[in-house]
Amino acid sequence: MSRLPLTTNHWGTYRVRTENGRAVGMEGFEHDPDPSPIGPGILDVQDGPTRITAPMVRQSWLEGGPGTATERRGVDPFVALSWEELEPLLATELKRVIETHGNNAIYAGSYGWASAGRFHHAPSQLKRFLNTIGGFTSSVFTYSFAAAEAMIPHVLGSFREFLNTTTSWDSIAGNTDLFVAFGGVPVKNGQIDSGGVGVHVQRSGLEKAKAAGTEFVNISPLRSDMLDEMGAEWLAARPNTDTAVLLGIAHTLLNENLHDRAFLDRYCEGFEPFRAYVTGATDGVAKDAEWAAEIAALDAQTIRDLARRMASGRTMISVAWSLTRQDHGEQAFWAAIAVAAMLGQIGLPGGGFGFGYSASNSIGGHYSQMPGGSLPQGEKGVADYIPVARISDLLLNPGQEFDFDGQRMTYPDIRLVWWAGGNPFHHHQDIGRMLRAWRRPETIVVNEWCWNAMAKHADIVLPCTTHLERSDISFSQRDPYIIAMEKVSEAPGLARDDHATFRGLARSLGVEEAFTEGREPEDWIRWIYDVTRQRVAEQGREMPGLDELRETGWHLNPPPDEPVVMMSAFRADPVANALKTPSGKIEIFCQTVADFGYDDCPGHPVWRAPIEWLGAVGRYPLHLISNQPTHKLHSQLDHGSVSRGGKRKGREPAILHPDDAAARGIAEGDIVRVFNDRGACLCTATLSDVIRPGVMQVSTGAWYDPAVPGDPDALCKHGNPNVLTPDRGTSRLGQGPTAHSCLVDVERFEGVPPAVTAFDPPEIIHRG
Ligand SMILES: Nc1nc2c(c(=O)[nH]1)N[C@H]1C(S)=C(S)[C@@H](COP(=O)(O)OP(=O)(O)OC[C@H]3O[C@@H](n4cnc5c(=O)[nH]c(N)nc54)[C@H](O)[C@@H]3O)O[C@H]1N2
Ligand SMILES: Nc1nc2c(c(=O)[nH]1)N[C@H]1C(S)=C(S)[C@@H](COP(=O)(O)OP(=O)(O)OC[C@H]3O[C@@H](n4cnc5c(=O)[nH]c(N)nc54)[C@H](O)[C@@H]3O)O[C@H]1N2
Ligand SMILES: [Mo]
Repeated sequence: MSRLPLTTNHWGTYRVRTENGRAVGMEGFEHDPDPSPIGPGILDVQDGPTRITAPMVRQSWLEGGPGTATERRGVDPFVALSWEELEPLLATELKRVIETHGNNAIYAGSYGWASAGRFHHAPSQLKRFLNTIGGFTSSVFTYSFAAAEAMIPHVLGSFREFLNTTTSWDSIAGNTDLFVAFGGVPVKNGQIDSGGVGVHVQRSGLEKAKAAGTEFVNISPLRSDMLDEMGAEWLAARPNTDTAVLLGIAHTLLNENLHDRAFLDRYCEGFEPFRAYVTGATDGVAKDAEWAAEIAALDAQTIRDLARRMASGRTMISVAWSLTRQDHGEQAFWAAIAVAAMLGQIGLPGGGFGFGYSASNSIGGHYSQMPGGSLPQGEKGVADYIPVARISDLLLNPGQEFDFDGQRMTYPDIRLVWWAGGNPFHHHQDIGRMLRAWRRPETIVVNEWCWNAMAKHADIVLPCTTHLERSDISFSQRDPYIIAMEKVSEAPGLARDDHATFRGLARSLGVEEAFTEGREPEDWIRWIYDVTRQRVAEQGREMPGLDELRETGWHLNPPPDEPVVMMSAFRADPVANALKTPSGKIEIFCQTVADFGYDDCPGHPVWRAPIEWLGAVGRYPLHLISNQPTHKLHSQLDHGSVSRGGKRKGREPAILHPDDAAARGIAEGDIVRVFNDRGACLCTATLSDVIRPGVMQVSTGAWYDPAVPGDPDALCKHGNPNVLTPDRGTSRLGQGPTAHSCLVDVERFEGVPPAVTAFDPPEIIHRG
């Protein structure tokens, strides 16, 4: 066996080759049949001009103090400081904000994927530090599926529990006749899993099912959301109309008496109000196949046939997480659960529903859940929080009230923003609006290792290490592998671990002991590992000691003997294993939600036209899908060779149907301007019939690159689609992000396109 050191990140585990203390090569972990090419993308950017090697302070902030010329964020040069200079400066600012405005004036929701490795998890380090000095305003939920995180607990009693017990591929193979995938089974996304990946299972899961005779239907604007080898039927419905299609299926099942009444009676609450809505008894509109076909621009007969096929054998319904990241993103998941309940196969091998097969490597994987330990974040000192995607609203509207999942809440007045391990210039919608909001706080602090747009738009930048430069242990709740990550190289310049940064600041503030509890990093790693090992032991399984783990580098947590079947226990005994809903059953109608009185999210699944979609009459004719990128994770390693290899002419490719391109005089490889009222970006046109006409695709992740730095209305030269996407909550219930409800137009860019400068560092002043 190879003895090269192991490292892990969200995209996989690799053996690392080093020369002269620098990583020079990475090979997929020997047990991984399908390693992701993303990992080695770090090799050429671990050092060089994009690497941040000293603490940096924006010049105007340094000279004029907090709040100075905030419109010059992203414009001003930075002044490089030593840690000895930086620490007292930042400690003083923290004291000022806390004493003058209170701890809730600090926003440190700090959403983002950071790196794998349990101890060096940047957001946890930040939150633990801030909790030792009184706390901060935080955030709840994710960008991934916030609408479901709010909605599904009302329907099933929990969302995470069922995400983590998705019926596995080995239950599908041999049992599932028909796999109906809303949003496809995007293997590109299965490269990733939060917290680390041991071996990749999505491709083999699909292949096993196919070999065992499962047939696939891909309902998606992109044919490429399913591997060609699956031979799937492709139904290119209009984006954001999945709920209507599901309602049309429900209508057919009812009309043709194909639904399982016994299942609905025994396991579900409130089918009647839903039935009345589907038949049109409540609003005079039958949600029949014709009605759905009109909305989705499919054939009514296709929808009817699909419903019949679904009822004639064992059917799995998969709903991609992307279906939540759209206006009314609560509805498609709820409607899919209702249809699966009507089919009566929930809890049977290969039947029922699943949330997003291959949205990440674990969905459909075969593993025992890891009750993993983590760095304790300390006692919360501040009660205020926001639903994570409301960041711009928070900064723009202090004191304003808003609704969230049955509560009436108020935005606090934020003076200092701190991000460690996430990138709002990647993840947030309507970057122009966010840039206006970004001018409001007096101080913005960022921990980063590379000069991305977030670092360039900060006041204070604290340089951190990468996962190659520290040892740690990594495991995910949803992956069977535990990896001992080895430090393979030294961090350049003054870059240091986030933990060391917070420890230094804690020292300046006189709270070092409270922050470290007297533990060195190695002691913490051991502590986290031992907590995990103990919890695993309580489940009757064994893990090696840490020293032994470090000898071999990895440990496989034994998976369960039988394939996982979601809700099999509930099906076997719905009383003893009642769901954690008020009725103990699946709530197809939910009184709690109905009582909230939200017109945008009533008591059962409904079709509500999204604010932007192809059925809307307006100026912008194309639906933009800004889905997850194939060659990277979000914005991470966009500057590295692997991601750059996926660009064309240095810009993000935009996939266009040849008919849409021809209508606009756009040819293959042209530089195009994609635009709407919110903004514009330049991309390179890629013509393909993998996409439904009327839809355009630009992956997320290209580093934001304004043609006029600091200008919220600037063109993005590089192709970040979030200059175009709307910043609006899914509903008053979920308040999730709605990136996938976005209309645009596109034109050929005439003249000489401006050079891409996304990967150029800012101007840096070295004093003395
Ligand atoms: N248009 C559109 N927008 C989207 C989406 C979409 O589908 N369409 N998807 C959304 C989704 S699902 C998500 S989850 C978000 C993801 O959004 P984010 O998770 O915010 O994106 P990342 O690029 O992963 O940001 C992680 C950051 O952490 C930094 N980092 C890595 N390691 C370390 C470390 O050790 N210490 C510190 N301090 N920093 C570190 C990286 O350099 C990077 O800048 O994006 C959302 N945005
Ligand atoms: N390589 C890679 N993998 C990743 C990530 C990454 O950045 N890179 N990010 C990870 C993260 S944080 C997350 S949350 C998951 C997200 O996983 P998903 O939410 O599944 O990711 P997307 O790629 O946005 O969407 C999947 C597909 O849904 C389709 N789609 C979009 N809108 C609609 C619609 O309205 N109806 C239908 N039927 N289909 C639609 C798109 O064609 C898209 O390709 O991916 C994870 N995996
Ligand atoms: Mo996500």
